[in-house]
Amino acid sequence: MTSVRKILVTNALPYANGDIHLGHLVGYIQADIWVRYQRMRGNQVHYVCADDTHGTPVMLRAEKEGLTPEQLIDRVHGEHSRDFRDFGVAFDNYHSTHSPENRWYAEDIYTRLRDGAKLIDTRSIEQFYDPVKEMFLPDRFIKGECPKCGAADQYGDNCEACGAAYAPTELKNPYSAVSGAKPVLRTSEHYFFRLSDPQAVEFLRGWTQGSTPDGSRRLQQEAANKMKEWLGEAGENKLSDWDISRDAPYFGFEIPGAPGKYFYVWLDAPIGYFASFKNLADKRGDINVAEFTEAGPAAAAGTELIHFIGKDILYFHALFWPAMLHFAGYRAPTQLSVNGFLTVDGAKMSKSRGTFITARSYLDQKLNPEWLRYYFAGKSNGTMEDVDLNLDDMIAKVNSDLVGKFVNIASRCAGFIAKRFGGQLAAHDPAIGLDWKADEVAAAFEARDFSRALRKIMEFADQANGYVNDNKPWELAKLEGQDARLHVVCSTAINIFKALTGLLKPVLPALAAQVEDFLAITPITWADALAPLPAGHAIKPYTHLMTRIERKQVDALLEANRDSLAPAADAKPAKAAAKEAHSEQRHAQHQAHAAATETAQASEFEPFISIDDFTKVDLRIARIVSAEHVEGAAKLIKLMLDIGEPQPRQVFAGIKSAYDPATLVGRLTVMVANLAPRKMKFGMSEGMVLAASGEGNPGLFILSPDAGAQPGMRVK
Ligand code: B3M
Ligand code: ZN
Repeated sequence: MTSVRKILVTNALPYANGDIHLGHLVGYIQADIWVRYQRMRGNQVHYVCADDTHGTPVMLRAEKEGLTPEQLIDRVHGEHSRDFRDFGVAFDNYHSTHSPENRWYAEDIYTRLRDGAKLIDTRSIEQFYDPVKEMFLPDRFIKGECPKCGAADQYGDNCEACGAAYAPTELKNPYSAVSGAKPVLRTSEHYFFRLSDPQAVEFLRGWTQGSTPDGSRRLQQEAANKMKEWLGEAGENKLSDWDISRDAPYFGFEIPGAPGKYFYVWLDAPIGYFASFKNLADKRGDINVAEFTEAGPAAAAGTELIHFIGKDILYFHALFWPAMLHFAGYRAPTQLSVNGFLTVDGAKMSKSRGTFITARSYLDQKLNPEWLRYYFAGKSNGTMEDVDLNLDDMIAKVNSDLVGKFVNIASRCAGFIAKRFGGQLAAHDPAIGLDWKADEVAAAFEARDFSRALRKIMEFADQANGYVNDNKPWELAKLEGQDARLHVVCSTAINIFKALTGLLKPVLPALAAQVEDFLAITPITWADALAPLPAGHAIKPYTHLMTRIERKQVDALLEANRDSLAPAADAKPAKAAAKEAHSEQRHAQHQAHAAATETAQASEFEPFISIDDFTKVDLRIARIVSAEHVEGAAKLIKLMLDIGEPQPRQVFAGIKSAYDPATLVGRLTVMVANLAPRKMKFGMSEGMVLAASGEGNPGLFILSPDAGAQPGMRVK
């Protein structure tokens, strides 16, 4: 006897500071397929998610948009909810980490860790502080020169040029990416979760290598191996304590008993799973929350907690989160399902090539979301491997499998049932049984090897098409005395079509719903998917179920996502690009399209920008106070520019190939005065001068205003 499984399934909570794109959708579609499959089996599944709303990026983005953080996260919550809904990702609840439930759980877990498990410590740390913006800077908001290789403009946590990881305090010539100011070191008291405690390490060794009640691995093999590496051998201790506090100003929850200190966004983000679930339970009234969340009741009820996440957040979900839960007396997760990244046509998603595709643009271009669900399913095998979206392959697969093999069965046979047999089916042809190996498909769905499931299903579809081709209803229809045969063949084909629909239903829920309506049947379950419909059952007239994808639709999608202003460098994997582009070259390119190669891009600009876009650029008349060569720089001239400010601005301009510095001194030109300051190998660059560029030599021409213009005048 198989009992009903009770499972709480979650997806990673997307950040509330950006759009959902196809890279996100891989993991959401995988989880949704698995949930739908479990429900078709009769299992009880609660499927929840939420927006991840806290932290510095949300705070700064809201400020930039002139909104409060609450206004920003409200808007994004609406956008994200609609995107998921329209891709058929059917959460039972889509909540927010900025919610009373989440505050309650975060405080509860924290105080249990502090007072019960005694795993919270405080200690003073030195951290970079932006004296202009008056805030401590997260690593990603500090830039400077790599302490290992000297590459300029590297983030505070690791170097994209040489791959080194380091503390932001090790950067040379650091600057704040928020204000450009030079950060200062300040001491502040931080709260730590003592992950290095031997009990915690011991617990995690067991948990990460453990299995689920049905004997599958808790973590996929690759993930379990990674954890072994991170945790080290028994007796070793490689874990550091985890800094869980941030100082004001911060958008988040204040830590109980610690005024001015906030929970770090990653502390309350996974807690958002429980918050969303509790919120659902309060709305529904028939869910026992403790059975899923608290250690004792969960064990007694045999419930499961399964998180679908991307491989970039494994560390948080396989170390911090289970340890927090366990030592606070909550239940640790039953299983993690970790997916790889998305590449498009074999490369990282790229704004300049239009492959950084948002969920909304896909829908706006009227592409069918189930095409993508089918394609992603076919590429998902339950491992952490990256998934490649090859656009030509997607077109070929969808057109040949879904339209050619699947929908085609119904479209070739349904018309005869309507026209010749009053919409009623005959008995199924005993010559072709529906004794397919659905168990193999089930096992593949269970293991999240959707690729294997679809391959099996398409084998059945091939058999089905063989039956139709052998029996040729379109010929039977023309022959005298073959009505009964025609009726049986078409009815059998419809039953086969229904069976295929049932097996594909976790992947194609909207199509399946259309088919259920067309066949006038109740929702197909796994148990009745293969059962033929009884003789005499009446179906509705066939209406078109799915169209083919055209290449031009995909091209329009790429066009809609192409950002002509994105650096062309993102066409290459980030690391390789960064290695090639020395800061000087990069800056020189940045400077007024100095490099001739850039002219090729001129045609890629947006056809129109708004006047608001234009007025964001603060253009000023500048007098060149001094101009000099820069030692060690092949393309740069250092300019000091007077724009009516107390101090002249220092700008490194990539114009050495065209100008002798001596001829520039005293000239008036035009500069962009509000370009974020950039730290270069040679010093800070505080703006950019405008120049026209073209083929030939010198090929570069800086602008001059008419006589009478004064330094500091606005150009618009
Ligand atoms: N927001 C990062 C991400 O979207 C983070 C996940 C939180 S899951 C609790 O990948
Ligand atoms: Zn480096």
